[in-house]
Amino acid sequence: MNNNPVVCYIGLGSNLDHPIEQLKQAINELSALENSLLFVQSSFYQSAPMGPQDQPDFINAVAGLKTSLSANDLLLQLQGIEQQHGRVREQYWGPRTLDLDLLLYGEQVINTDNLQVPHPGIPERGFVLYPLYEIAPDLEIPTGKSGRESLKELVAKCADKTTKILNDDKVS
Ligand code: ROI
Repeated sequence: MNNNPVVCYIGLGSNLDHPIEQLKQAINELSALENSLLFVQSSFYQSAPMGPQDQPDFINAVAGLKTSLSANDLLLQLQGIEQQHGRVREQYWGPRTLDLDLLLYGEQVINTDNLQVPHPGIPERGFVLYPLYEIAPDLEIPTGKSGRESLKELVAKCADKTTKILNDDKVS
């Protein structure tokens, strides 16, 4: 546990078993996490699958959490939520009921066997960049060696044209 809460961002994705409901439920579960406060959530986005194309489109979102949990404890909590959603790790880059990725943990750069933060997929994933930009447009992403990249520039460079914001009437 840290004494000072750390601002983190978590990417949510689902393309199985009523994805919108999966994400809504996951956001409820994130808001109930111990020693943590969910302070912002993005809209929901629909995106073509990255990876094998013979799977349904994904629904994606990003949530912001202030947490006193260590990065590793937070990761364990996220994996617990994924498992409650019947997540089984089967096909590599295949369909899934719920994916929760720890995208950013404050300014920290973490490279351990089970956790890489910032999430290495951020720069090329429109389904992460667009919702993150919606809720934190001024964010700077640490790149290690005290470098940073602005989220705004990453969004401007992103080639993904498939990620679309969902209107509220589709979500509610
Ligand atoms: N593709 C999209 N569009 N959204 C995701 O959340 C997502 N998650 C994944 C893979 C299978 C890589 N593709 C994805 O894990």
